[in-house]
Amino acid sequence: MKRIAVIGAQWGDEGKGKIVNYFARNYRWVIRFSGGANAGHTIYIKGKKYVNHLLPSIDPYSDSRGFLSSGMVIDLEEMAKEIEKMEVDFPGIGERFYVDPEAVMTLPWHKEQDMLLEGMREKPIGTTGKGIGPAYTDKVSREGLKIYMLQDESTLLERLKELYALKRALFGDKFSMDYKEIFEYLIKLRDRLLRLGVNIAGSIELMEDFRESTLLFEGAQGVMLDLDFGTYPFVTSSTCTAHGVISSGFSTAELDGVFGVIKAYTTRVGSGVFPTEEHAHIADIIRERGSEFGATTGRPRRVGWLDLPAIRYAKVRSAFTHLIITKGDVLSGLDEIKVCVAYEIDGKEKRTPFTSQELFKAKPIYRTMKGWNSVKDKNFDDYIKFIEDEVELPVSYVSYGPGTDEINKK
Ligand code: 2SA
Ligand code: MG
Repeated sequence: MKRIAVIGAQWGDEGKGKIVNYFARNYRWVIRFSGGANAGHTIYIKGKKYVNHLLPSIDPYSDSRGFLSSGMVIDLEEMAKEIEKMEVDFPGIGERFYVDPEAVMTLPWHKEQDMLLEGMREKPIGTTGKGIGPAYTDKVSREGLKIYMLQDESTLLERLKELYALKRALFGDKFSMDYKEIFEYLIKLRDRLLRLGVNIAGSIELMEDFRESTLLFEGAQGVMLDLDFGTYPFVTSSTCTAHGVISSGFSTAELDGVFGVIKAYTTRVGSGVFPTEEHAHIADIIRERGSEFGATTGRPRRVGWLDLPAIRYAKVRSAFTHLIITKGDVLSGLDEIKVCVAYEIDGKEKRTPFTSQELFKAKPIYRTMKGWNSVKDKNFDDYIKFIEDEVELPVSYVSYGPGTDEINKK
């Protein structure tokens, strides 16, 4: 398939980073189309762990390139740090990253605003504190700063001054950097990134290359955290479905396949509804075994059983053509495994919710399945077959460990 998208089918942390990294050897471009430094894409390359928050999960051993598209919110400091970390093992890797001049930036005041708002909310969302919501808010209200603005220093300074006055009027003196400090901070980071070889080039400039190339769109977070279709307001501020490729200058019509990644169980980090959340000790066991701690914030993730109604909902919302299942190995050794097959909503049984609102009222209806001792057991195959039948999609890859190559094509 020439163009594919890899999308989280749950609440994020399904193992997309690893899957993208595995596929990346066969794709020229890995394109992040949404979100920013809130993501936590953990990959193991030759036994070494790398956690990227902002950078596309390219394969350093192939000649794949990463494109940070206009749909993202870009944290220059995070970008420089991540590239510098990879530079140690892969000198010159910075040259393989391209950032769209149309993308807006997350600025230091966005992170501060994120934390301030969280502190003021009666029901905090549990954001990552990376300034995602405020940066997208400013983009939509037309107070964002785009990457291309780094090219003209006097206009940048003028614009920052104007925005700073606005911010002060709204938030008082809550910010640690004034506009001149932010200006210097941005210029320094710009130069640092240029020294690392990062390219500033947009989707029109690269169009010819894109047209002839294989493209892999790397989703961030998951469908249930999507701004439009997730469990609002406990969502992130970007499009997590495959349709997010549009804000990046691409068309969904160009996609040959949309892979929904599901974990063999469910996790959620941050607040908000989670129908199959498990509170018994078994959740702690799964959390420890599966290293279910936020890759960006270190927060323990909430743990629960596989939620098929939510996955059916995600399938429709993001037009999945295939599923990929990860972390079945984490459940090895359990006698029994529960799977939510339908919800009870207002006394009625429902297999696929019509709206995200229905999740707030949903009581899970479980089916208990036999556990497996290893992912080579027949019982695990039965589990996968059951998911395929229930979701009506093929499971085309099964990942059974964190390493890039610990994966089987079915
Ligand atoms: P934000 O920061 O505004 O995007 O937060 C809004 C909600 O979105 C959730 N969110 C995530 N959920 C799962 N994984 C994410 N990435 C990191 C990881 C998270 C971490 O891989 O572990 O380290 O805590 C991610 N990013 C955002 C977030 O928890 C809020 O519920
Ligand atoms: Mg993650």
